[in-house]
Amino acid sequence: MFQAIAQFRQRLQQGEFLIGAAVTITDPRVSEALADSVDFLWYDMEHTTLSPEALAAHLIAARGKNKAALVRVQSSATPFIKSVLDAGADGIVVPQVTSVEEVQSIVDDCRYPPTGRRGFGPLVPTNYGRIGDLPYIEAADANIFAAVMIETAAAVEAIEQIVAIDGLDSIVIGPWDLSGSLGHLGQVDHPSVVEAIEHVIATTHNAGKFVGSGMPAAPNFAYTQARRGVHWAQLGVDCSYLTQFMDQAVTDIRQKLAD
Ligand code: 3PY
Ligand code: MG
Repeated sequence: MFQAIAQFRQRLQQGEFLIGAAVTITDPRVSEALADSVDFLWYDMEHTTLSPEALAAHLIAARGKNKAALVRVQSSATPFIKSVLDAGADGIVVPQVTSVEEVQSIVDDCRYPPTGRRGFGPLVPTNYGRIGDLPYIEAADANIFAAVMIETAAAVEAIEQIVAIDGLDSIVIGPWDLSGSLGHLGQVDHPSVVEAIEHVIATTHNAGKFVGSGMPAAPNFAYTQARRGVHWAQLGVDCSYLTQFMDQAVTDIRQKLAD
């Protein structure tokens, strides 16, 4: 129980830069196939139509590979967080947060009373009831990874208070939405976007919390973010791994035949 996320956390603490794949395709073989390539799997419920059933199958595959499984939920609403944790996710990533109160509510949804207010019904993560309530509660509260995305101007404004929240494990920078919120959608290298990213990273480091980053399948951008102090990165999504390789392969073959 929770070995994969404990290992994920420990490797971050040791200063390793961890790289994960985002899964959007429903077939659980996508998780199984990608798991050995990466340090963690990230399931995207925000920008996809991934169903709860598809997610449940992916989480079983991730467990089979002992790979940390984080789910980017649709929003900070309690039902999205509760159902995903009870399906066996190791942690959640909540997009588009805008205030300290919202982040506090997310953290409360990840921890059982008296610390938080997570509702009790962990059938899957207790190995279908075989793990006792008390050992599970203790392990869950110690291990569930709670992360929020900093990708709005409002969240950047409130970053100092957000990262001071007890029980929040990490922030995750969303460079694209952040660039939009700052009035420069898509210009992630715009000076005011870079300034905001660097400010968020420095403030989060000072608070002793982890910094993640979302991004497309762009290794150079991952490198840039790592150099800025990001600890872990969601590097693109499964569909891009298919299209980027195939577009390149077909172009290369046609080019060689034309030479
Ligand atoms: C963003 O850049 O907005 C993201 O959410 C990346 O995951
Ligand atoms: Mg985003």
